[in-house]
Formats: sequence, C-alpha cells, structure tokens
Amino acid sequence: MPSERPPNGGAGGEKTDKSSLPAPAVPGKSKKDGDKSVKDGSKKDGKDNKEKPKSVKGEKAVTPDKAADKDKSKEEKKDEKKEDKKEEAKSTPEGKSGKSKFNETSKKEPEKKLQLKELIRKHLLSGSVRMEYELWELHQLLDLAKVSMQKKSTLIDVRTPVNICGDIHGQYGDLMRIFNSCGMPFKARYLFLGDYVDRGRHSLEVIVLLLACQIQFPNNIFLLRGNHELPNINRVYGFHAELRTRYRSILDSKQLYDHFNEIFSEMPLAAIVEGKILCMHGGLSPELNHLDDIRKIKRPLMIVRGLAQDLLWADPESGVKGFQPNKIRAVSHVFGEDAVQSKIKQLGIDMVIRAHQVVEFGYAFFANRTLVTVFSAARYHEDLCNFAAVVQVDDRLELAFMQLKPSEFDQQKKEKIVATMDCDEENDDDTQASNNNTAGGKEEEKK
Ligand SMILES: [Mn+2]
Repeated sequence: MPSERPPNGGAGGEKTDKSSLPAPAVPGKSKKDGDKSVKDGSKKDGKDNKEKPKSVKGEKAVTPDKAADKDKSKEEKKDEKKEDKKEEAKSTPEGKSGKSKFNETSKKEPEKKLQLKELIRKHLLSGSVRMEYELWELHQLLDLAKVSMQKKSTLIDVRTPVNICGDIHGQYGDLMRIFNSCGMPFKARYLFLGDYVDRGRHSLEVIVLLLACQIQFPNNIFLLRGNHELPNINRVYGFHAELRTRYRSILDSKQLYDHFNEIFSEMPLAAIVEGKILCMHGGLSPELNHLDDIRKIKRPLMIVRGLAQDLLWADPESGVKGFQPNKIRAVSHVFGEDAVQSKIKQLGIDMVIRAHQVVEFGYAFFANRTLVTVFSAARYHEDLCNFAAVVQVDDRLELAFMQLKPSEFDQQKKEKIVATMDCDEENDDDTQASNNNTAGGKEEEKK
C-alpha cells in the first residue's frame, strides 16, 4: 500500500519502494462527459486517445503518501529548538550581519554573491541536466527565499491567467517540459501546488529553480507547500538521501537539509485565484469555514495539525459522506462530494483545484466538476503510465488542460532491458523533453 512512514516504521528512505504503489483512491468521475458546468474537450482529439497508456485502467488514483505521525516526537523537539534560533535568521538575505545560523558556510566565501538571474538562465538554457551548486549559493538562495515567503499571506491571492501545476516530485524533465509548453517562468504565471521534492531523482534542481523563480518573479511564480515539504516525510522519501549523496560531508548536507526545511516551513498553504478558485495541495477541511481561517494560520509551521494538516493531506473520495478519517494515509481526512458542495457554498467560491494524487490523465474531476485533481509528474512510477497535466485558467476563469504524455513509455521499457543487459549507467532520457504534447481543448467553467 502506498505509505509514507516515519523513519522507524518505514522503508528507510527508498523512493522507489514498490510498496508505495497504487491505492484505489478515486478523485471522482473525472471522465464523465456532459456535465453542464464544464465542457471537457481536451481528450477528444485522436492524438490523445492514441497515446493513452494501456496499463492503467479506470481512474485509479494513487495515494502515495501516508502520514508519519507516530515517531514525530524527536523531530518535533529538534524543530522546536530550531524555532528559537529562527528569529535571528530574519536578517538580510545576503546574511552580511551573520544572522542566519547557516552563514557559517557562506562566510567561507564572503565576497561571492548569488547571481539569481544567471542561475535561472543557466537552468533554462541547459534543459533538464543535472546542475552543480556551490553550498554558499544554495544557502544564499534559501535566505532570499525565506524573506520572500515571509512577505506572503498563508492564503495567497493569484491573478489570472495562470498555469496551475500539481506534484513535480523531483521530475525536473517534466518541469522543463511544462515551461516549454505553457511558457517560460519570466513570461507566464504559475501556481505550484507543492510536492517538489522526493521520489524523483532531481529534487534539488526542481526546488532550486522554482525558489529562484519565485524570488525573481514574485508576481508570476507562486509556490504552495505540499506534504513532502515536511521534514518527517522528505527525510524518508528521497530528498534527504539526494542531499547526502550530492554533498558528501555530513555536516554540509545536514545544514543544507535543515535550511531547506526551514524555508518549507514558511511556505503558504493555499491560494485563491481571482477570489473564486481555491487551491491547495491536499484538500478541504471540516475546520475550514471561512477563507480567513487559512489567512489566520501563522507560519513558520514545522508541524502541521488541524486545518493546515488537511490542506496538505486530505483527499476527495467517492461514496464518502462529509468528512471521514483518511485510513489510507492514516492522517487527515477524506471528504465526499457533499462536503465539496457545501464548502464551496459556505466559502463563496466556484471550485477547488488540488493535487496530491496520481490520476491517469494528469487531471480528474470530482463532485460535479467543482473539484479538480491535477498531477504534473508523468510516468510517476515505472509501473505507472500516467499523463502529467497543467490546469490553465484564463481571464474569464475558464479552464483548459495541457497534458504531457508518457509517450516514450514503451520505448523506454525496451531500452531499460537492453541497458540492464549491458550493465549501462543510468542515463537521463529527460533531455528529450520537448513540447510533444497538446494543449487540451477549452474547458468552460461555470460562472
Ligand atoms: Mn502529496
């Protein structure tokens, strides 16, 4: 079963753990046509149909994450200690006054200053290749990111047009494909719904590029927190191991890992697009009765509970009445169609867009199309063949869906067999990333 467990109960940080595979949590009747509120035209062109993955049936949604509650206490204590020090870190991003505890590292090269634009340029020009980052530049980036996050409300206001992306999970190639298709981050507006790290092989490239863009283009790039931006999760599911592998010194990698999680704790938890579309990583909450309930949540949050926890972890589920305990994840809630309908009425919004579950075509509807699940990591697991998708909201609040196809699936499978026989080193096919996808048809959203 898909499970994300705390260190003691878990698989020791193996991101490819087979046990973390599909669970039948279904975010709804997404493919049903003829709903009055939205016309779904996006999958009707022959191209898309041709490319449909064979191996995934129905609208299976994977809930890869299970909560990791039980063994938190150690983490919590550590985290609390950290809180004390945090005050000091609110200084200038360049850390000239040495306020951040991470400046030890940057101090070694005090004359160097992060060239943010250059960093972004380098990423966008090189495509999806692995980058080399100096420790001091990462710490400086994180200091800047912190200042930038702290300026934002826990519920951020986002204007249209906007591209809304679900989980990326270290699939840097997919992030590049998204930028190629929907527009470069200095031109187009993006809202990311969290889960940048873990599982994929390039968590660092994904989170570095996105943080850099958010700092450089604060009115265009918005990042929300996902449940993988929690230390008890990203310690186990890949991010921690990636840093350890790339920065061999235990002290260096620990400082870096802690610094990242400090920034994650400052991330906003939800967004509201033009006052009408509520977006978050997980889902709704019985404790969400007014949008101000989200605005009132104070950050940093090292541990999430109650409303914040539901925003990061909850799932929609067919057949459920109201809110029920989320048994698959062992944390937070599942909520039924009735809960979506009553909450959107109560909150005075049109609809909800969230991520957090793998869906076959990259997006799926729920509750009479008043909720959309979007997932932006294609072929998320070697046994899956899911599309990635991006929800594009235009000025009239109409939705379109851009899909990235797992088109190389069969070919890659063959190559993998050959590669294994040759004892080949891993090679990144990500570089093929191109916009070999089609924008979906226009979807009209109700008023
Ligand atoms: Mn998630």
